[in-house]
Amino acid sequence: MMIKPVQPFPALLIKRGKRKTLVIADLHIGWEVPLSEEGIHVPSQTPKLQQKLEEVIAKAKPHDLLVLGDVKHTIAKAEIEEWKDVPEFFESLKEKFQNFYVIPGNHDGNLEPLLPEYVEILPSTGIRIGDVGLFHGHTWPSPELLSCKTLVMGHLHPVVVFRDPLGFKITSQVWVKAKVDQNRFVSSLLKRMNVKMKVKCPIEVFEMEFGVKVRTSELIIIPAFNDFLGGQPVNTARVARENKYKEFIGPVLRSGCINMDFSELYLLDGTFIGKLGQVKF
Ligand SMILES: [Mn+2]
Repeated sequence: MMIKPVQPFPALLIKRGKRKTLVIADLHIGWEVPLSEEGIHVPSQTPKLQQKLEEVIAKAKPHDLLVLGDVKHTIAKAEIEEWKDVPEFFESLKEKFQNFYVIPGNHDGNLEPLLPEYVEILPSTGIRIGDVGLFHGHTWPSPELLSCKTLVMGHLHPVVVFRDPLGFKITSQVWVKAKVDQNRFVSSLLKRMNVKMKVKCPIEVFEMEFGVKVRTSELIIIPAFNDFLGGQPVNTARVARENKYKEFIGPVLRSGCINMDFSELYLLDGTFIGKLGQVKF
């Protein structure tokens, strides 16, 4: 079992035995549409996403593709452009993968009719590939995922922002790797599932209730595959305080089971830039 980023791309390769699964998140196909309603006309950027994915495929040679949520951009419905671009995106990849999987994200309302029949939709509470649990991040993962050592989510679109003395603003996509506080994670999930805690140790209660041995120790947040959208700065204190941000980050991060200040940040090329708490401004 091996799990590693495909540098310098926002893509993760999971190898189990000889089987290689490529994981990407947050395509947000059709993100140009709401802009055109504002009078800003950006031609479809979907071919660029296809091209980038082909570079990743050439490098990683995966068998299967898993999109970890937010295939498309509009939330509840599907725009005309998405009816065209989403199927075309998958059709262009038809010969490149043996299996296609999608774990729906919060933007994937009405996604199913847009997908070719060979794309399998998995539960939004996530799935396991060996020791890795994968979910989008806007909802809780299912209890079984806590048997995985590593959890992987998207949804956050993490970037770091730096300002230099001349006023240049530098924004870079980052991978976030964080330790998980099992006790807090499990207590919050138990609360969410309305399980009363009769004994003191939440992990014991959880393991009895769900028959799952809790092993989760780290969380990896994948940067968005679509980088046209910018992202969510993770290192500005101002953003982190905003209620809108707290709402957006999803229940796992909100539960406090991840100490974000101690999370490690890596650029797409693998450069370690420090712990979040050290690069905050
Ligand atoms: Mn999302």
